[in-house]
Amino acid sequence: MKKNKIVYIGLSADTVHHGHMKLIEKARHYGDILIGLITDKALAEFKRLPYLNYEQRKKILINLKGVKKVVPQNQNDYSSNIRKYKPDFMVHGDDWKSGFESRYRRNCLRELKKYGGKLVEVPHTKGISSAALINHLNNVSTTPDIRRGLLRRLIDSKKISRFLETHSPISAIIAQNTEYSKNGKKYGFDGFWSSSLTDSTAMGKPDNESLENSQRLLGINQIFDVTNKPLIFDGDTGGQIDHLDMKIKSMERLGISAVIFEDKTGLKQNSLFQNTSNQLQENKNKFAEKISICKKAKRNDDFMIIARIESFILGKKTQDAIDRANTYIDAGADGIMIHSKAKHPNEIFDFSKKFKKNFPNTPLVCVPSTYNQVKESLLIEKGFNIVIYANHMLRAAYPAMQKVALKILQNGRSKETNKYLYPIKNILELIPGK
Ligand code: SPV
Ligand code: MG
Repeated sequence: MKKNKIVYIGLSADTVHHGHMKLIEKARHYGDILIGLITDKALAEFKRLPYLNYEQRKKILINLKGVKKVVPQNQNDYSSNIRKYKPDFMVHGDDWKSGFESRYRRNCLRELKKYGGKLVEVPHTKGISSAALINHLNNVSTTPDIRRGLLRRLIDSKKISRFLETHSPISAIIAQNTEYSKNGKKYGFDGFWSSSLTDSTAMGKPDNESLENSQRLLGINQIFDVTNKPLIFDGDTGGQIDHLDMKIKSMERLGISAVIFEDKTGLKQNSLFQNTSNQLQENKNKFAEKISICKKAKRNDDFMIIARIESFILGKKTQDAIDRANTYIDAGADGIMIHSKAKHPNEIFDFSKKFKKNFPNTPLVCVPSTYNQVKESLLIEKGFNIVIYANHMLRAAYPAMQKVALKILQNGRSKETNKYLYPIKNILELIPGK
């Protein structure tokens, strides 16, 4: 009876543990095991980017006793694969009878019923889960190589990757840990944006490249001490051409995933100033030369050089931005950031439409600070791959601190600040120590 029966198990198998073995042992009794391995895209969309990619996970599973074949499962819902492969049995833990997954169970039962397939449910193994193991791993640090490579993997796996500004280890911890679940899908930030504006502001300096690059990298090193998500670095104009080679190597060595250089020249000013009459855009061929120098300097394929186009900031039209994008990509840019300080996203959408026609696979980045009514779902539709929330953590912290400082002065004591403060007990417990 055992020989030719097919038994389906759907797995993500990012971390393989004894709970999975229990399922596989049970399944072996019913026949040849066919594993539906959830793809990187499906996992990244619904949970998180897996530590091991599809091929690595497949390699582990195919070597397990009883597993005859591993096929991709493109969705969290198993039922489309049940329809496709018509297994004699499907084996699943019994923990999907309630909660969000119960709809997948219903869909599978419906499919199995159509041709007489059977569902076998195995008691859920308590005290272990992939999520628990991943949380444990998250508390252990990563390596520069692993962290650096995460951005490219995110771009390949997710419709849009979400980066949040962090200017300190504590703001990065918030960006790393803040999560929200809805309809069985987990939402979190995919990584960090190291902003020149907020790094400079946090140091009490203007955003004009007066804060040294090496000092910003020291700050990132501190952020990297306590986090493991990827980081995109705001490299401003790149500064002196002769320093670029060394800067790129320092960034790669730290484990930064990408640097974005903007095509401005002269004393750099922040792009969001209302009046940009004293800001100058670099000659496009000169900027392209910077890009190709960076490209030659980098040692790792997964490190990305992204060219930031400031045409809209300086009142120029889409055609200028498109011409520049062509030149920068010819010079070796791995991606393009199109910036805008308009209240509406029309100009960046005009750009993305034309840009994606020529370069459908080149990552495109936007920074919706002024047109912040736009939702990520629309950015996906318009072809954007990365959205950067560029300054929000520092802008949130500043008024909160200012209010508390003022309250103490107004009252001659601090009691009135209680309601604005994180309790002492919580702050003591926030960073556990030994
Ligand atoms: C930054 O965050 O420093 C940026 C984006 O470069 S912007 O402030 O919009 O120029
Ligand atoms: Mg900046």
